[in-house]
Amino acid sequence: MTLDEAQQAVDTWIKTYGVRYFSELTNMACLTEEVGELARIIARQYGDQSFKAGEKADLSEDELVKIIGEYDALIVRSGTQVTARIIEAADKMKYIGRAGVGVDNIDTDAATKKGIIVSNAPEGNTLAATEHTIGMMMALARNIPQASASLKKGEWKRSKFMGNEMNGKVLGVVGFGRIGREVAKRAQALEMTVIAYDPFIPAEVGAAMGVEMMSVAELFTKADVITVHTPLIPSTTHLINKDSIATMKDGVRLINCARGGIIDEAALYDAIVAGKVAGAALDVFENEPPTESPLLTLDSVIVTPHLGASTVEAQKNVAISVAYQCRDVLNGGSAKSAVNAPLVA
Ligand code: 9EZ
Repeated sequence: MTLDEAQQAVDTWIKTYGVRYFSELTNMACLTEEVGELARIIARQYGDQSFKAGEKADLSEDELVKIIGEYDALIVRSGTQVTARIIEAADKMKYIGRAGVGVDNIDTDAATKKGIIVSNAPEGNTLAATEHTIGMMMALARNIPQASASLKKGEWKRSKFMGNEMNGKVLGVVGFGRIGREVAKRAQALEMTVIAYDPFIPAEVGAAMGVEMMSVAELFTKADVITVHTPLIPSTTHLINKDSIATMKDGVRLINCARGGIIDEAALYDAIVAGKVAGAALDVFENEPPTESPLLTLDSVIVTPHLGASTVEAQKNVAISVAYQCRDVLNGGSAKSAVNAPLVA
């Protein structure tokens, strides 16, 4: 991405979100990992004189501990473990941003104790995750990855890869937040009947878009395809397990492009081998990478290496989001998507 393209992205962002001015600052952000685009956006916004965005790729914990004391902010993607040791050494720090969803790699408790605001960018990945889910559903229904691998091996097997149409089938969406709802809209365009479950979303939200909301138990019995779009929390861990699979339709297809662990992988394996589940599309795993998983040996399982957020557009969105939140916090304001609320003296 060129500097001009970055500026254009920021201009679009300003038009969309109505941000209009930037104050003078004498702060510095430390950017780990590949956030060059983000560094340029921030540097542009603050002016090179006042705001220094230092890009430090691939620093070890020891190296970060050594330099972090001089920085007012730290911005990371998922590859940097922001440990209590690093935070302890970050004496000037006011803000830690995660350019993406989730803050698993940041010790937020340590940050809260140190008075540091932590935030992420939960919205920028929505359509990337949505489109990957729809792509995985169609790939699963028509055996596209398996057929592609077969033809590339020199085979021409047409009957082996008979699929199913999604038109007229029932899609069960478990977790009806931003991503679940976008998936539902696109599935409706495929003329699927969409049903949904979410303990935090009122039935009217579904009704307004022609989606019947029901209990998760009822959804499991009615869906031809089930896709999960929840966080991984105690109530969603192994939400799809031996017992819940037993209640599903024979030949059900399962999709997880959300969080590893929502589906019990051992139970899924057994159910596919038993012929209960027709296939599964997985972008996330209980252990990543899933080197030991027997699921990888099954023809009816299609997989991608956690690519849900991997679009140029999503990475740009989340980078801009944390750049603005960084600016807001260093200006004495709050972060739009803060995940903690430190008491700042
Ligand atoms: C959704 C959920 C749990 C759930 C939990 C939280 C936003 N959200 N959604 C479907 N925190 C169970 C099933």
